[in-house]
Amino acid sequence: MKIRRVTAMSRRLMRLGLFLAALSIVALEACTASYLPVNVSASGSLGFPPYDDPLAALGRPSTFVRDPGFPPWVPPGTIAVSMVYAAWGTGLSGEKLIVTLREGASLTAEFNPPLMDDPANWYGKDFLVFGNSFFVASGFVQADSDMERISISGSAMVSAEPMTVSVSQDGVTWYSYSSGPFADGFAPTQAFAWDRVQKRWGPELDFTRPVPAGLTAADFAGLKVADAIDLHRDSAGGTAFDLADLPLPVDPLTGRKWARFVRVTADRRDDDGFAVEGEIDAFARVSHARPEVAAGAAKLLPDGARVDLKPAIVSAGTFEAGPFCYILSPDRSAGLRVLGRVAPQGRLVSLTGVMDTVDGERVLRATSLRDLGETALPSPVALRACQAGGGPFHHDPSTGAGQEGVEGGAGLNTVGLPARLHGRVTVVAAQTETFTLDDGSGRPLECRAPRNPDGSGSMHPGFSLPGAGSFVEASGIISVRRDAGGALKPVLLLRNPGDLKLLALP
Ligand SMILES: [Ca+2]
Ligand SMILES: [Ca+2]
Repeated sequence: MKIRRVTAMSRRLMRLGLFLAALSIVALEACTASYLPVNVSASGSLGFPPYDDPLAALGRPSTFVRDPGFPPWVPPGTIAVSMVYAAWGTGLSGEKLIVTLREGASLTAEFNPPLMDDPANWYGKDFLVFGNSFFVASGFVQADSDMERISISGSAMVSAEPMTVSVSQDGVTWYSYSSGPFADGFAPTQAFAWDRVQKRWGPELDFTRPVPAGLTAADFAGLKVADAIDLHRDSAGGTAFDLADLPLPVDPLTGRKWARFVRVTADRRDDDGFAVEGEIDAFARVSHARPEVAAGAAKLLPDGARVDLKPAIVSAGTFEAGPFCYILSPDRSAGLRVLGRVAPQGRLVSLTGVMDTVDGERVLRATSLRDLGETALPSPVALRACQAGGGPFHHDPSTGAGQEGVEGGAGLNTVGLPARLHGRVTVVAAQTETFTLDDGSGRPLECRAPRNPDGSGSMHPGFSLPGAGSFVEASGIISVRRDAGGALKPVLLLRNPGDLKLLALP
Protein backbone atom coordinates (compact mmCIF):
# COMPACT_ATOMS: atom_id res chain seq x y z
CA MET A 1 0.00 0.00 0.00
CA LYS A 2 1.68 3.17 -1.17
CA ILE A 3 1.80 6.56 0.46
CA ARG A 4 -0.84 8.01 -1.87
CA ARG A 5 -3.18 5.28 -0.68
CA VAL A 6 -2.58 6.16 2.94
CA THR A 7 -3.22 9.79 2.11
CA ALA A 8 -6.53 8.83 0.56
CA MET A 9 -7.38 7.06 3.81
CA SER A 10 -6.60 10.01 6.00
CA ARG A 11 -8.73 12.19 3.75
CA ARG A 12 -11.54 9.76 4.36
CA LEU A 13 -11.18 10.21 8.07
CA MET A 14 -12.06 13.86 7.65
CA ARG A 15 -15.25 13.12 5.79
CA LEU A 16 -18.53 13.20 7.68
CA GLY A 17 -19.38 9.61 8.57
CA LEU A 18 -23.09 9.08 8.43
CA PHE A 19 -24.95 5.95 9.32
CA LEU A 20 -26.66 4.05 6.58
CA ALA A 21 -30.39 4.22 6.33
CA ALA A 22 -32.37 1.04 5.99
CA LEU A 23 -30.67 -1.12 3.42
CA SER A 24 -32.38 -3.17 0.82
CA ILE A 25 -30.10 -6.12 0.48
CA VAL A 26 -30.95 -9.30 -1.26
CA ALA A 27 -28.59 -12.09 -0.36
CA LEU A 28 -26.85 -14.01 -3.09
CA GLU A 29 -27.81 -17.62 -3.48
CA ALA A 30 -27.04 -19.43 -0.25
CA CYS A 31 -24.63 -21.81 -1.93
CA THR A 32 -21.65 -19.55 -2.56
CA ALA A 33 -19.05 -21.80 -0.96
CA SER A 34 -18.26 -23.74 -4.14
CA TYR A 35 -17.28 -20.48 -5.85
CA LEU A 36 -14.67 -19.64 -3.22
CA PRO A 37 -11.23 -21.13 -2.54
CA VAL A 38 -10.99 -23.79 0.17
CA ASN A 39 -7.65 -22.49 1.42
CA VAL A 40 -5.42 -19.41 1.16
CA SER A 41 -1.79 -19.24 2.31
CA ALA A 42 0.96 -16.63 2.07
CA SER A 43 4.72 -16.46 1.84
CA GLY A 44 6.92 -13.42 2.25
CA SER A 45 6.27 -10.14 3.94
CA LEU A 46 2.68 -8.99 4.48
CA GLY A 47 1.27 -5.61 5.50
CA PHE A 48 0.93 -4.05 8.93
CA PRO A 49 -2.25 -4.91 10.91
CA PRO A 50 -5.05 -5.20 9.86
CA TYR A 51 -3.48 -6.01 6.47
CA ASP A 52 -1.42 -8.92 7.76
CA ASP A 53 -3.81 -11.91 7.57
CA PRO A 54 -3.85 -14.09 4.41
CA LEU A 55 -7.22 -15.53 5.55
CA ALA A 56 -8.79 -12.12 4.83
CA ALA A 57 -8.69 -13.26 1.19
CA LEU A 58 -10.51 -16.54 1.88
CA GLY A 59 -14.16 -15.45 1.86
CA ARG A 60 -16.27 -13.48 -0.56
CA PRO A 61 -15.29 -9.95 -1.64
CA SER A 62 -15.91 -7.26 0.98
CA THR A 63 -19.30 -5.55 1.06
CA PHE A 64 -19.02 -3.01 3.90
CA VAL A 65 -16.24 -1.09 5.57
CA ARG A 66 -16.62 0.06 9.18
CA ASP A 67 -15.30 3.55 8.77
CA PRO A 68 -13.81 4.63 12.14
CA GLY A 69 -14.53 8.29 11.49
CA PHE A 70 -12.53 10.83 13.47
CA PRO A 71 -14.13 11.09 16.93
CA PRO A 72 -15.37 13.27 18.40
CA TRP A 73 -15.69 15.39 15.26
CA VAL A 74 -16.61 12.70 12.75
CA PRO A 75 -18.78 9.80 13.97
CA PRO A 76 -17.99 6.26 12.81
CA GLY A 77 -19.91 5.10 9.77
CA THR A 78 -20.64 2.12 7.59
CA ILE A 79 -19.77 2.53 3.94
CA ALA A 80 -20.46 0.08 1.12
CA VAL A 81 -17.55 -1.10 -1.00
CA SER A 82 -17.86 0.40 -4.47
CA MET A 83 -15.78 1.33 -7.49
CA VAL A 84 -15.18 4.72 -5.83
CA TYR A 85 -14.71 3.48 -2.24
CA ALA A 86 -12.42 0.46 -2.00
CA ALA A 87 -12.14 -2.02 0.86
CA TRP A 88 -9.74 -0.96 3.64
CA GLY A 89 -9.56 -1.26 7.42
CA THR A 90 -12.07 -3.68 8.89
CA GLY A 91 -15.65 -4.84 8.33
CA LEU A 92 -18.84 -4.52 10.38
CA SER A 93 -17.67 -6.94 13.09
CA GLY A 94 -14.10 -5.73 13.09
CA GLU A 95 -13.06 -8.55 10.75
CA LYS A 96 -10.04 -8.03 8.49
CA LEU A 97 -11.05 -7.46 4.88
CA ILE A 98 -7.90 -7.43 2.77
CA VAL A 99 -4.25 -8.47 2.92
CA THR A 100 -1.27 -6.44 1.66
CA LEU A 101 1.54 -8.17 -0.23
CA ARG A 102 4.88 -6.47 0.27
CA GLU A 103 7.74 -6.72 -2.20
CA GLY A 104 8.27 -10.35 -3.24
CA ALA A 105 5.39 -11.73 -1.16
CA SER A 106 2.82 -14.08 -2.66
CA LEU A 107 -0.63 -15.36 -1.80
CA THR A 108 -1.87 -18.75 -3.00
CA ALA A 109 -5.52 -19.83 -3.17
CA GLU A 110 -6.59 -23.43 -3.63
CA PHE A 111 -9.81 -24.41 -5.39
CA ASN A 112 -11.48 -27.77 -4.86
CA PRO A 113 -12.85 -28.91 -7.24
CA PRO A 114 -10.25 -27.31 -9.50
CA LEU A 115 -11.01 -24.37 -11.80
CA MET A 116 -11.94 -25.48 -15.33
CA ASP A 117 -11.58 -23.74 -18.69
CA ASP A 118 -15.33 -24.13 -19.15
CA PRO A 119 -16.84 -22.50 -22.25
CA ALA A 120 -20.15 -22.21 -20.36
CA ASN A 121 -18.57 -19.73 -17.92
CA TRP A 122 -19.47 -16.05 -18.20
CA TYR A 123 -17.58 -14.44 -21.12
CA GLY A 124 -15.28 -17.48 -21.24
CA LYS A 125 -13.50 -16.33 -18.07
CA ASP A 126 -12.75 -18.90 -15.40
CA PHE A 127 -11.72 -17.13 -12.19
CA LEU A 128 -11.65 -13.68 -10.61
CA VAL A 129 -9.23 -11.89 -8.31
CA PHE A 130 -10.53 -8.99 -6.22
CA GLY A 131 -8.16 -6.29 -4.94
CA ASN A 132 -8.89 -2.87 -3.53
CA SER A 133 -8.43 -0.76 -6.64
CA PHE A 134 -10.88 2.09 -7.21
CA PHE A 135 -11.72 4.85 -9.65
CA VAL A 136 -10.78 8.37 -8.66
CA ALA A 137 -14.13 10.10 -8.05
CA SER A 138 -15.45 13.64 -8.35
CA GLY A 139 -16.11 13.98 -4.62
CA PHE A 140 -15.77 12.37 -1.21
CA VAL A 141 -17.87 9.26 -0.80
CA GLN A 142 -19.99 9.24 2.34
CA ALA A 143 -22.40 6.65 3.70
CA ASP A 144 -25.36 8.55 2.22
CA SER A 145 -23.77 9.68 -1.06
CA ASP A 146 -26.11 9.62 -4.06
CA MET A 147 -24.39 7.57 -6.77
CA GLU A 148 -26.20 9.59 -9.42
CA ARG A 149 -24.23 12.60 -8.15
CA ILE A 150 -20.75 11.07 -7.82
CA SER A 151 -18.75 10.84 -11.03
CA ILE A 152 -15.69 8.91 -12.12
CA SER A 153 -12.83 11.16 -13.20
CA GLY A 154 -12.60 12.04 -16.87
CA SER A 155 -9.33 10.15 -17.15
CA ALA A 156 -10.97 7.03 -15.59
CA MET A 157 -7.83 6.61 -13.52
CA VAL A 158 -7.77 3.38 -11.54
CA SER A 159 -5.63 3.26 -8.40
CA ALA A 160 -4.10 0.00 -9.60
CA GLU A 161 -1.22 -1.80 -7.87
CA PRO A 162 -0.57 -4.49 -10.45
CA MET A 163 0.62 -7.89 -9.25
CA THR A 164 1.33 -10.98 -11.35
CA VAL A 165 -1.16 -13.86 -11.32
CA SER A 166 -0.08 -17.46 -11.93
CA VAL A 167 -1.89 -20.79 -11.81
CA SER A 168 -0.79 -24.37 -11.15
CA GLN A 169 -2.26 -27.85 -11.23
CA ASP A 170 0.12 -29.41 -8.69
CA GLY A 171 1.57 -26.46 -6.76
CA VAL A 172 4.97 -27.13 -8.36
CA THR A 173 4.74 -26.08 -12.00
CA TRP A 174 3.36 -22.57 -12.48
CA TYR A 175 1.97 -20.73 -15.51
CA SER A 176 1.88 -16.92 -15.37
CA TYR A 177 -0.22 -14.20 -16.93
CA SER A 178 3.08 -12.31 -17.28
CA SER A 179 1.67 -9.69 -19.65
CA GLY A 180 -1.56 -9.29 -17.69
CA PRO A 181 -4.23 -8.99 -16.67
CA PHE A 182 -2.83 -8.09 -13.26
CA ALA A 183 -4.42 -8.41 -9.83
CA ASP A 184 -5.49 -5.27 -7.86
CA GLY A 185 -6.37 -3.37 -11.05
CA PHE A 186 -9.42 -3.17 -13.32
CA ALA A 187 -12.26 -3.86 -12.59
CA PRO A 188 -12.70 -2.35 -9.10
CA THR A 189 -15.08 -4.20 -6.78
CA GLN A 190 -18.71 -3.02 -6.87
CA ALA A 191 -20.59 -4.74 -4.05
CA PHE A 192 -24.13 -3.45 -4.66
CA ALA A 193 -26.44 -2.19 -7.37
CA TRP A 194 -27.73 1.36 -6.99
CA ASP A 195 -31.47 1.77 -6.33
CA ARG A 196 -32.28 5.00 -8.19
CA VAL A 197 -35.80 5.15 -6.81
CA GLN A 198 -34.97 4.89 -3.10
CA LYS A 199 -31.54 6.51 -3.62
CA ARG A 200 -29.73 3.84 -1.64
CA TRP A 201 -27.80 0.63 -2.28
CA GLY A 202 -29.87 -2.11 -3.91
CA PRO A 203 -29.26 -5.86 -4.29
CA GLU A 204 -25.80 -7.34 -3.97
CA LEU A 205 -24.07 -7.83 -7.29
CA ASP A 206 -22.77 -11.19 -8.49
CA PHE A 207 -19.14 -11.80 -7.48
CA THR A 208 -18.99 -14.90 -9.70
CA ARG A 209 -19.72 -12.88 -12.85
CA PRO A 210 -16.99 -10.77 -14.50
CA VAL A 211 -17.76 -7.41 -16.08
CA PRO A 212 -18.72 -7.86 -19.76
CA ALA A 213 -15.89 -8.93 -22.09
CA GLY A 214 -14.15 -6.04 -23.81
CA LEU A 215 -15.08 -3.48 -21.15
CA THR A 216 -12.06 -1.35 -20.12
CA ALA A 217 -11.45 1.40 -17.59
CA ALA A 218 -11.68 3.99 -20.40
CA ASP A 219 -15.37 3.07 -20.86
CA PHE A 220 -16.02 4.50 -17.36
CA ALA A 221 -14.49 7.92 -18.01
CA GLY A 222 -16.64 10.71 -16.60
CA LEU A 223 -19.65 8.46 -15.93
CA LYS A 224 -21.93 8.88 -12.95
CA VAL A 225 -21.29 5.88 -10.69
CA ALA A 226 -24.95 4.82 -11.11
CA ASP A 227 -24.46 4.68 -14.90
CA ALA A 228 -21.12 2.91 -14.47
CA ILE A 229 -22.86 0.20 -12.44
CA ASP A 230 -25.15 -0.38 -15.43
CA LEU A 231 -22.06 -1.24 -17.51
CA HIS A 232 -21.33 -4.06 -15.04
CA ARG A 233 -24.51 -5.96 -16.04
CA ASP A 234 -25.00 -7.53 -12.58
CA SER A 235 -21.24 -8.09 -12.02
CA ALA A 236 -19.46 -7.22 -8.76
CA GLY A 237 -16.27 -6.50 -10.75
CA GLY A 238 -12.88 -8.07 -10.11
CA THR A 239 -10.06 -8.93 -12.51
CA ALA A 240 -11.08 -11.86 -14.72
CA PHE A 241 -8.78 -14.57 -16.07
CA ASP A 242 -9.21 -17.18 -18.81
CA LEU A 243 -7.33 -20.47 -18.37
CA ALA A 244 -7.38 -20.84 -22.17
CA ASP A 245 -4.75 -18.06 -22.34
CA LEU A 246 -2.09 -20.29 -20.72
CA PRO A 247 -0.31 -23.40 -22.11
CA LEU A 248 -1.78 -25.64 -19.38
CA PRO A 249 -2.05 -29.44 -19.83
CA VAL A 250 -5.62 -30.58 -20.46
CA ASP A 251 -7.68 -32.94 -18.33
CA PRO A 252 -7.76 -36.25 -20.31
CA LEU A 253 -11.42 -36.88 -19.42
CA THR A 254 -12.89 -33.52 -20.43
CA GLY A 255 -10.18 -32.25 -22.76
CA ARG A 256 -10.20 -28.98 -20.83
CA LYS A 257 -7.43 -26.96 -19.25
CA TRP A 258 -7.68 -26.73 -15.50
CA ALA A 259 -5.90 -25.40 -12.40
CA ARG A 260 -6.13 -26.06 -8.67
CA PHE A 261 -4.02 -23.14 -7.42
CA VAL A 262 -4.04 -19.40 -8.13
CA ARG A 263 -1.06 -17.34 -6.94
CA VAL A 264 -0.68 -13.56 -6.77
CA THR A 265 2.90 -12.26 -6.46
CA ALA A 266 4.06 -8.71 -5.69
CA ASP A 267 6.92 -8.91 -8.18
CA ARG A 268 6.43 -5.82 -10.31
CA ARG A 269 7.91 -2.32 -10.35
CA ASP A 270 6.15 0.91 -11.19
CA ASP A 271 7.31 3.47 -13.78
CA ASP A 272 9.64 5.05 -11.22
CA GLY A 273 11.28 1.72 -10.43
CA PHE A 274 9.65 1.27 -7.03
CA ALA A 275 8.38 -2.16 -5.97
CA VAL A 276 4.58 -2.40 -6.23
CA GLU A 277 2.81 -3.55 -3.08
CA GLY A 278 -0.86 -4.38 -3.49
CA GLU A 279 -3.93 -5.78 -1.79
CA ILE A 280 -6.05 -8.89 -2.27
CA ASP A 281 -9.65 -9.08 -1.04
CA ALA A 282 -10.91 -12.38 -2.50
CA PHE A 283 -10.70 -15.04 -5.19
CA ALA A 284 -13.74 -16.52 -6.94
CA ARG A 285 -14.64 -19.14 -9.50
CA VAL A 286 -16.65 -17.77 -12.44
CA SER A 287 -20.19 -19.16 -12.68
CA HIS A 288 -21.99 -20.36 -15.80
CA ALA A 289 -23.54 -17.70 -18.01
CA ARG A 290 -27.32 -17.54 -17.79
CA PRO A 291 -29.45 -17.32 -20.92
CA GLU A 292 -31.83 -14.35 -21.06
CA VAL A 293 -35.36 -15.28 -20.07
CA ALA A 294 -38.75 -13.66 -20.68
CA ALA A 295 -40.73 -12.13 -17.82
CA GLY A 296 -42.99 -15.19 -17.54
CA ALA A 297 -40.01 -17.54 -17.18
CA ALA A 298 -38.43 -15.17 -14.64
CA LYS A 299 -41.56 -15.50 -12.49
CA LEU A 300 -41.04 -19.27 -12.38
CA LEU A 301 -37.76 -18.68 -10.51
CA PRO A 302 -37.64 -18.50 -6.69
CA ASP A 303 -37.03 -15.36 -4.65
CA GLY A 304 -33.33 -14.51 -4.69
CA ALA A 305 -32.73 -15.93 -8.20
CA ARG A 306 -30.60 -13.77 -10.45
CA VAL A 307 -32.10 -12.99 -13.85
CA ASP A 308 -31.04 -11.58 -17.21
CA LEU A 309 -34.32 -10.55 -18.82
CA LYS A 310 -35.01 -10.59 -22.55
CA PRO A 311 -35.72 -7.09 -23.88
CA ALA A 312 -39.13 -5.94 -22.68
CA ILE A 313 -41.33 -2.87 -23.12
CA VAL A 314 -41.95 -0.42 -20.28
CA SER A 315 -45.72 -0.57 -19.82
CA ALA A 316 -46.05 1.70 -16.75
CA GLY A 317 -43.45 4.44 -16.96
CA THR A 318 -41.58 6.58 -14.49
CA PHE A 319 -43.65 6.89 -11.26
CA GLU A 320 -46.94 6.67 -13.27
CA ALA A 321 -48.31 3.86 -11.13
CA GLY A 322 -46.06 4.19 -8.09
CA PRO A 323 -42.36 4.17 -7.10
CA PHE A 324 -41.57 1.49 -9.69
CA CYS A 325 -42.22 0.64 -13.31
CA TYR A 326 -43.76 -2.33 -15.11
CA ILE A 327 -42.40 -4.15 -18.12
CA LEU A 328 -44.24 -6.27 -20.69
CA SER A 329 -42.85 -9.10 -22.80
CA PRO A 330 -43.14 -8.05 -26.48
CA ASP A 331 -45.42 -11.06 -27.08
CA ARG A 332 -47.67 -9.74 -24.25
CA SER A 333 -47.40 -13.10 -22.46
CA ALA A 334 -46.36 -11.64 -19.09
CA GLY A 335 -45.75 -8.39 -17.25
CA LEU A 336 -43.57 -7.74 -14.23
CA ARG A 337 -43.06 -4.97 -11.69
CA VAL A 338 -39.49 -3.59 -11.57
CA LEU A 339 -38.06 -2.02 -8.40
CA GLY A 340 -35.06 0.27 -8.16
CA ARG A 341 -35.26 1.61 -11.69
CA VAL A 342 -37.82 3.55 -13.70
CA ALA A 343 -38.02 4.45 -17.39
CA PRO A 344 -40.57 6.16 -19.61
CA GLN A 345 -43.48 4.18 -21.03
CA GLY A 346 -42.74 2.70 -24.45
CA ARG A 347 -39.00 2.23 -23.99
CA LEU A 348 -37.50 -1.15 -24.88
CA VAL A 349 -35.20 -2.10 -21.99
CA SER A 350 -32.78 -4.87 -21.17
CA LEU A 351 -32.68 -5.58 -17.43
CA THR A 352 -30.71 -7.69 -15.00
CA GLY A 353 -31.80 -8.20 -11.42
CA VAL A 354 -32.91 -10.43 -8.59
CA MET A 355 -36.40 -11.92 -8.27
CA ASP A 356 -38.38 -11.21 -5.13
CA THR A 357 -41.95 -11.05 -3.81
CA VAL A 358 -43.37 -7.87 -2.29
CA ASP A 359 -46.89 -7.87 -0.79
CA GLY A 360 -47.83 -11.00 -2.74
CA GLU A 361 -46.60 -9.73 -6.12
CA ARG A 362 -43.48 -10.98 -7.90
CA VAL A 363 -40.99 -8.21 -8.65
CA LEU A 364 -37.58 -7.81 -10.22
CA ARG A 365 -35.13 -5.85 -8.08
CA ALA A 366 -33.13 -4.34 -10.93
CA THR A 367 -29.32 -4.40 -10.87
CA SER A 368 -28.81 -2.88 -14.33
CA LEU A 369 -30.86 -1.37 -17.13
CA ARG A 370 -29.94 -0.77 -20.75
CA ASP A 371 -32.25 1.42 -22.83
CA LEU A 372 -32.61 -0.06 -26.32
CA GLY A 373 -34.76 2.75 -27.72
CA GLU A 374 -38.37 3.66 -28.39
CA THR A 375 -40.85 0.96 -29.30
CA ALA A 376 -44.61 0.57 -29.70
CA LEU A 377 -46.41 -0.45 -26.52
CA PRO A 378 -49.18 -2.89 -27.49
CA SER A 379 -52.64 -1.70 -26.51
CA PRO A 380 -53.89 -3.26 -23.27
CA VAL A 381 -55.87 -6.47 -23.58
CA ALA A 382 -59.59 -6.22 -22.89
CA LEU A 383 -60.43 -8.14 -19.73
CA ARG A 384 -63.50 -8.76 -17.63
CA ALA A 385 -63.12 -7.73 -14.01
CA CYS A 386 -63.42 -11.36 -12.89
CA GLN A 387 -60.22 -12.10 -14.85
CA ALA A 388 -58.15 -9.49 -12.99
CA GLY A 389 -55.50 -11.33 -11.02
CA GLY A 390 -56.64 -14.85 -11.81
CA GLY A 391 -55.55 -18.15 -10.34
CA PRO A 392 -52.10 -19.16 -9.13
CA PHE A 393 -49.24 -19.44 -11.67
CA HIS A 394 -46.96 -22.35 -10.64
CA HIS A 395 -46.92 -20.79 -7.18
CA ASP A 396 -44.64 -22.31 -4.50
CA PRO A 397 -45.06 -20.47 -1.18
CA SER A 398 -41.90 -22.11 0.21
CA THR A 399 -39.60 -20.55 -2.41
CA GLY A 400 -41.71 -17.67 -3.72
CA ALA A 401 -41.59 -19.13 -7.24
CA GLY A 402 -44.51 -18.48 -9.59
CA GLN A 403 -47.24 -16.01 -8.71
CA GLU A 404 -49.89 -16.37 -6.04
CA GLY A 405 -53.46 -16.19 -7.33
CA VAL A 406 -55.96 -13.66 -6.00
CA GLU A 407 -58.65 -14.66 -3.51
CA GLY A 408 -61.29 -16.64 -5.37
CA GLY A 409 -59.36 -16.16 -8.62
CA ALA A 410 -59.33 -18.76 -11.37
CA GLY A 411 -57.81 -19.22 -14.80
CA LEU A 412 -54.93 -17.36 -16.37
CA ASN A 413 -52.87 -15.28 -13.95
CA THR A 414 -52.94 -11.70 -15.23
CA VAL A 415 -50.86 -9.96 -12.50
CA GLY A 416 -48.48 -7.47 -14.12
CA LEU A 417 -50.32 -7.26 -17.46
CA PRO A 418 -51.74 -4.07 -18.97
CA ALA A 419 -55.54 -4.41 -19.19
CA ARG A 420 -58.59 -2.46 -20.33
CA LEU A 421 -62.04 -2.84 -18.72
CA HIS A 422 -65.50 -1.37 -19.16
CA GLY A 423 -68.05 -0.98 -16.41
CA ARG A 424 -70.03 1.15 -14.06
CA VAL A 425 -68.39 3.03 -11.21
CA THR A 426 -69.95 1.88 -7.98
CA VAL A 427 -67.88 3.06 -5.01
CA VAL A 428 -65.65 6.16 -5.09
CA ALA A 429 -63.20 6.51 -2.20
CA ALA A 430 -61.48 9.89 -2.28
CA GLN A 431 -59.37 9.05 0.77
CA THR A 432 -57.66 6.07 -0.90
CA GLU A 433 -57.91 7.67 -4.37
CA THR A 434 -59.67 4.58 -5.69
CA PHE A 435 -62.94 3.68 -7.33
CA THR A 436 -64.66 0.37 -7.92
CA LEU A 437 -65.61 -0.76 -11.40
CA ASP A 438 -68.44 -3.29 -11.82
CA ASP A 439 -68.82 -4.88 -15.23
CA GLY A 440 -71.41 -7.43 -14.16
CA SER A 441 -68.88 -10.28 -14.15
CA GLY A 442 -69.55 -10.83 -10.46
CA ARG A 443 -66.21 -9.51 -9.19
CA PRO A 444 -66.08 -5.71 -9.02
CA LEU A 445 -62.49 -4.44 -9.41
CA GLU A 446 -60.75 -1.77 -7.37
CA CYS A 447 -59.01 0.83 -9.56
CA ARG A 448 -56.41 3.27 -8.25
CA ALA A 449 -55.90 6.79 -9.58
CA PRO A 450 -52.65 7.47 -11.49
CA ARG A 451 -49.73 8.89 -9.52
CA ASN A 452 -48.04 12.21 -10.00
CA PRO A 453 -45.12 11.56 -12.40
CA ASP A 454 -42.94 13.79 -10.22
CA GLY A 455 -42.51 10.81 -7.89
CA SER A 456 -44.15 12.50 -4.90
CA GLY A 457 -46.62 9.62 -4.63
CA SER A 458 -49.65 11.86 -4.66
CA MET A 459 -52.52 11.54 -7.16
CA HIS A 460 -51.84 12.82 -10.68
CA PRO A 461 -52.75 16.55 -10.63
CA GLY A 462 -54.59 16.23 -13.95
CA PHE A 463 -56.82 13.36 -12.81
CA SER A 464 -60.28 13.47 -11.29
CA LEU A 465 -62.00 10.48 -9.77
CA PRO A 466 -65.13 9.54 -11.77
CA GLY A 467 -68.58 10.03 -10.26
CA ALA A 468 -70.44 7.06 -8.83
CA GLY A 469 -72.83 5.62 -11.38
CA SER A 470 -70.87 6.77 -14.45
CA PHE A 471 -69.92 4.26 -17.13
CA VAL A 472 -66.20 4.20 -17.92
CA GLU A 473 -63.35 2.51 -19.74
CA ALA A 474 -60.36 2.09 -17.42
CA SER A 475 -56.87 0.99 -18.52
CA GLY A 476 -53.86 0.23 -16.39
CA ILE A 477 -51.70 -2.52 -14.95
CA ILE A 478 -53.19 -5.44 -13.03
CA SER A 479 -51.56 -5.51 -9.60
CA VAL A 480 -52.47 -7.00 -6.24
CA ARG A 481 -52.71 -5.82 -2.67
CA ARG A 482 -52.97 -7.73 0.58
CA ASP A 483 -56.07 -6.69 2.57
CA ALA A 484 -56.27 -6.43 6.36
CA GLY A 485 -57.39 -10.06 6.58
CA GLY A 486 -54.42 -11.28 4.55
CA ALA A 487 -56.38 -12.00 1.36
CA LEU A 488 -54.75 -11.11 -1.95
CA LYS A 489 -57.01 -8.78 -3.95
CA PRO A 490 -56.60 -7.52 -7.53
CA VAL A 491 -56.24 -3.81 -8.18
CA LEU A 492 -55.96 -1.93 -11.47
CA LEU A 493 -53.26 0.75 -11.36
CA LEU A 494 -54.07 3.61 -13.73
CA ARG A 495 -50.99 5.34 -15.21
CA ASN A 496 -52.20 8.71 -16.47
CA PRO A 497 -55.42 10.69 -16.89
CA GLY A 498 -55.88 9.17 -20.38
CA ASP A 499 -56.32 5.75 -18.79
CA LEU A 500 -59.86 6.72 -17.74
CA LYS A 501 -62.47 7.41 -20.44
CA LEU A 502 -65.90 8.57 -19.41
CA LEU A 503 -68.39 6.77 -21.69
CA ALA A 504 -71.68 7.78 -20.05
CA LEU A 505 -72.66 9.98 -17.15
CA PRO A 506 -74.76 8.54 -14.30
CA1 LIG B 1 -12.13 -20.00 -20.22
CA1 LIG C 1 -4.43 -1.79 -3.64
